[in-house]
Amino acid sequence: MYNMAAPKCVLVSFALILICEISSSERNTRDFLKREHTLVKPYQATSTNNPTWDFIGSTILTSNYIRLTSDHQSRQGAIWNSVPCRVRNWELHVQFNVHGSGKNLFGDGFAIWYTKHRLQLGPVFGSMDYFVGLAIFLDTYSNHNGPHNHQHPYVSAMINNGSLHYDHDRDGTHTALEGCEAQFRNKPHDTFIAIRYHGTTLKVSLDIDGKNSWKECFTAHGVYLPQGYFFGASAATGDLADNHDIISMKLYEIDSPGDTAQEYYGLPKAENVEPPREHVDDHRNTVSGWKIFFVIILVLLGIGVCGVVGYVIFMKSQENSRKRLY
Ligand SMILES: *[C@@H]1O[C@H](CO)[C@@H](O)[C@H](O)[C@H]1NC(C)=O
Ligand SMILES: [Ca+2]
Repeated sequence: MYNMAAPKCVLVSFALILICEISSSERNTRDFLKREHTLVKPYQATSTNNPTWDFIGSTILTSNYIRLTSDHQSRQGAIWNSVPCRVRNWELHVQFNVHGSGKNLFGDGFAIWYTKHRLQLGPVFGSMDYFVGLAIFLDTYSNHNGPHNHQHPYVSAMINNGSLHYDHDRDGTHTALEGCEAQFRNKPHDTFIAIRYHGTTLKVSLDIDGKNSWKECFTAHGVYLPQGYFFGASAATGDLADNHDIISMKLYEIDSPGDTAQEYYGLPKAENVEPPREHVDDHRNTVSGWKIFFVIILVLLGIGVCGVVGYVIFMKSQENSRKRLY
C-alpha cells in the first residue's frame, strides 16, 4: 500500500501538467482580435462599412494614416470607438507616428484613452479634463521649467474617477501612476505602443527602436477599471505643433478561461498611486515669503518707534515730575 502511493502521485502530477498544458494552449487560441474595437486601413471603408469609429476636431483621414493634428498651432483632434468594451482582459496595440519640422520646439503630444465619456474635445491632449477612466499620455513637450526628474518625450499613465485635474504646468507628474522616457518622435521606422490590462495589472510597452520587439515602459499593480468604457486617441497642438498620426489601433482579448468570473463595476482606481499633492505656485510662494519679511520689518520698526516715543514721553514726565519737585 505504502509503495503504491508514489506512482499514483506521479500519475496525478502528470495528469495535472497535461491539463495545464492544454489550458495554456487554449489561452493562446483565445488571444484574438476584436474587430469592433479595431481600426485598420482602409479607414474610409471602415467609416462607411463598419461605422464603429468617430472622428472629430482637426482629424483627417488619408489612405495611409489618421492625422489627429497637423504640424500647425492650436489644433485638437480625436478618434473614438463607438462600441463600449466588454472585454475584461485586453491588450491594445497602437501604431503611431509623431513627426514634424520642429527641431527643438514641438508639441504637445497625444493620449490614448479608455474612458466613460467620449467625443469631447478639451484641454488634456485634445480631450476633456476630469475624465473617468484610464489615460496614457505620450507627452512630447515639457511645460515644467523647474527641476524635472525625467526627460521628454515622456510616456505616463493616469487613472481618474472624475475628481482629478490634469496639471499641464507640472506635466501631470502629480497625478501620474507611472511612466518612462521614450524617444518616439521623428523615427524613420514604425513606432508602436502596447497597453495590456490583465486582472488588476496594467503594463505599458513600447516598440520604437525598429527592432520589432516590445520593451517594457512600466507595470503597475492594483489598477481597477470597469468594463463598458470606450477606447479613443486624441492630440493637441498649442503654440508648438507636430503631426500626430495614428496608423492602427488593434484590440486583442486576452481573457483566460479561469478568470472570467470576477468583474469590476466601481469607479476607476489605482491602489499604489501617491495622493495628489497641492499645486504650489513657485512665484506666489516667493511673494508671500517677501510679504512675511516686510511684516517682520514693519513690526520691528513699530516696536522701535513705540520704544523711542515711549522713552521721550517717559523722559518728559520725569522732567515734569522733577520740575514739580523743585
Ligand atoms: C476619487 O479619487 C480621489 C483621488 O484619487 C479620491 O480621493 C476619492 O476618494 C475618489 N472618489 C471616489 C468616489 O472614489
Ligand atoms: Ca507637457
